[in-house]
This record gives sequence, C-alpha cells and structure tokens, in this order.
Amino acid sequence: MSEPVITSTRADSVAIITLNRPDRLNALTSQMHEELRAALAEHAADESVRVVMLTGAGRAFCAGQDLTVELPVGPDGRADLEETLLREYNPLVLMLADYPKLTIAALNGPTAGAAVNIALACDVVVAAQSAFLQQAFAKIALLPDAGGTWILPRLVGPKRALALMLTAEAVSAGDALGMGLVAKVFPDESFAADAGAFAKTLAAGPPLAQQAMKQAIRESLDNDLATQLNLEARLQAKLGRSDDFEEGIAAFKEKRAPVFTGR
Ligand code: T3D
Repeated sequence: MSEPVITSTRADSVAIITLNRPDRLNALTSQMHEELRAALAEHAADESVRVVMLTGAGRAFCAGQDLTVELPVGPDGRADLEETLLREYNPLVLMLADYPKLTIAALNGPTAGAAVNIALACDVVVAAQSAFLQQAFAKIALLPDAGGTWILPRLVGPKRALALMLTAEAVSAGDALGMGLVAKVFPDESFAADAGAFAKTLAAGPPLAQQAMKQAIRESLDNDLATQLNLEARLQAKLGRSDDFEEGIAAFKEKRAPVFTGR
C-alpha cells in the first residue's frame, strides 16, 4: 500500500484537505484524485463539517496533472487523455460544483494547469501574496480542462479568458484579485493562519442560506431575470421558515452574535 498523498485534518467545523506531494509541487495523480474524492465525500457526509478548505503542502498549491506518470494509451498507441478526464477530473469538478458544504481553495503558492480550474470550482479562492495562477496548458499543446473553458470566460469574459489560455501567462495573486478570480490575498508569512481564520468566519455563517446563495448564483448563469426572481422568492420562502432566520432576528434584537445551526 503506497503512502497517502493527501492529509485531512479538522479545526472545529473546518476540514482542511492538504495535497501532499511537495517534491512534485503536489501534482495530481490517480491516487491523489481517489483520495481527494474520498476525503470530500467523507466531509460532505459529516454534519459537523461546515467548510472544507483545500490547500497544498510545501511551497505550491498544485502544479496540475503529474506530467511524469504514464498516461493511458488508446488503440492507436497515442495518449488517451479523454479517459483520465472522464474518470478523474470531470467527477471531481462536478462534485465540487454540487458540494453540500462551503469549499475554499487556499492557494499557498504556484497553481498551474488543471489545479487552477479545480480551485475555481471551489466556492471561494484565497491566495498567498506570492502565489500565481497559470493556465499552463498551451505550453504542452493542450487546452484548459477540468472546466477551465467553462468557468474562466464566465469569470473574466471570453476575450480575457482566451488570452490567458493562449499566453499561458502566470497571473499574480494581486492581479487575480483584480480580475475576480480570487476573493482575498493574505501575506505569505501568515497565510495558513489568515486562511484558517477566514474559513472559521465562513463556518460561523448560516449554512442553509449559504447553500441557497450557491444554488442561486449557479442557476443565475442560465436564468433570465424573471426566472431568477422567482427562484430567489422560492429559496427565501424556505429560509424564512428556518430556525436560523429566527435566531438571526433574535440575535439582532438582543445585540449579540447569532449562533446558526443549519436548521
Ligand atoms: O488527461 C490528462 O491527463 C490531461 C490532463 C491535464 C491537466 C493538466 O493539469 S495539464 C498541465 C500540467 N501542468 C503543467 O503544465 C505545469 C508544469 N509545471 C510548471 O510549469 C512549473 O513547475 C510551475 C510553473 C508550476 C512552477 O515552477 P517552479 O520553477 O517554481 O518549479 P519547478 O522547478 O518547475 O518544479 C519543481 C519540481 O516539481 C520539479 O522537479 P525537480 O526538477 O525538482 O525534480 C518539477 O519537475 C516538478 N513538477 C512541477 N510540475 C510538475 C512536476 N512534476 C510532475 N508534474 C508536474 N505537473
């Protein structure tokens, strides 16, 4: 049995999944995909987990697919990349897109290739000052996968998305913040503590409302305004009947911090 390549730890209601192959800049392998999906599934089923944070061990977040492993080969003797995408990347991205907890990608350092798009599939991305995001695919004559061609034009617009893909240029954390790819940038020295504190703040938020926000944002991409207004009304009706709404109102009146239970 090979050594695990991710670690999974807990700090109260925040679960932290760390990609752990620092000598390969945490590049993704089949084993890592398998362990990652298993850890995500475990935290999804755990009622006490509110936020899952994904980060990297050592100096990088993740350098994308491990380019040194043997790739599946098709009947023509050439690499069969579709097989890997259908078996590993696509299920991971779909799992993140529909995940029942909040997810944070905490980019502690270089983030390249599919790792950028996996990070963007998380709900919120935070980055260390020295981190960068690089759609590195053009350098090896591929197109961005793991949902990159879907998420990037929606986040930065089609022209800028294409330019980032064509040039494969590294986007600094500061520029990524300006483009809306990253929500917060923290100093390198205090990154783990700052990202952890940020995760804790989100974990204290109202889980049902947070999930409703995720759903509304996701559906807004395909909805017209009237449909979206109806969706908001439907979701708000449910939230209005929740214990957490009562708690929010009570806490406001009593001038104290609310304690949300997700009910
Ligand atoms: O179906 C499919 O399989 C296709 C799916 C594709 C998905 C993808 O993600 S394709 C894109 C793959 N990723 C890349 O092309 C990025 C490759 N890495 C880099 O460009 C650079 O390493 C970075 C820009 C990320 C960081 O540069 P730097 O200078 O800070 O570090 P380095 O010296 O390049 O890397 C340090 C070590 O990590 C080095 O090993 P060594 O020389 O010390 O033994 C390097 O080879 C290794 N490493 C970095 N990236 C990968 C990797 N090893 C395997 N796979 C990698 N992706």
